[in-house]
Amino acid sequence: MKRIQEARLYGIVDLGYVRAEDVGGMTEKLCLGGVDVLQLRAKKLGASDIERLARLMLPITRAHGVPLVINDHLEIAASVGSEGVHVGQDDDAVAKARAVVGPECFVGKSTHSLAQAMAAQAEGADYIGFGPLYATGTKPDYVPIGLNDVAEVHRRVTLPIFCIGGVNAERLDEIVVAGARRVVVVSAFLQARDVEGEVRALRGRLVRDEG
Ligand code: TZP
Ligand code: MG
Repeated sequence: MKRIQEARLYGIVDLGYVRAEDVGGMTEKLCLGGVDVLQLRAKKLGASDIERLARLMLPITRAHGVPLVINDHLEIAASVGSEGVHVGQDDDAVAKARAVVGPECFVGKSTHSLAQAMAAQAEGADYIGFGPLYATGTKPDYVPIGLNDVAEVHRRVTLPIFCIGGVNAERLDEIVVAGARRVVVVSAFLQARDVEGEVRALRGRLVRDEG
């Protein structure tokens, strides 16, 4: 199983873009393309549907050694035994998440500013998401934070930092130049004509020269 500490490319199966019946196929393509970690995010589905999808994804992600992260739902993460769980600023605290999911499951937290990033580290998160860097239809109510704090957050936070929000192949170079080392890509992968090829190409550029 890949470790979150070494992950560079984070994919999300977001049910805003993927139909429930396509979740298995999409999971396989993202894993084949080379995501290092994969999240299940389904803002409009009920808990039983999300649990069913998580159970569908787990044998696929595990066959590829890719940790599966459940967004928002601590009880589902605990019950299916996912490798990770992810909470937002308005969700349960990291300590609460840990108490529910146990010591084997890593806990990630969304952050939208330098101050939130430092607070998430102090709170004991295992990794953070940092963004949205750009305006994005995947999280439409959020004001983009731009690239200005990307270098600084890497100086102040020692956890793995996954830059998120509007990340795509076209913007990757400027995001990396700004100081990002790890990224989350959602719609640019899920809407690609060739999902596996898009993941592989972006991953190759992200890890270029570093292995
Ligand atoms: N959190 C901050 S931005 C975002 C989330 C879940 C959505 C990123 O999606 P996309 O399609 O890669 O912009
Ligand atoms: Mg949330």
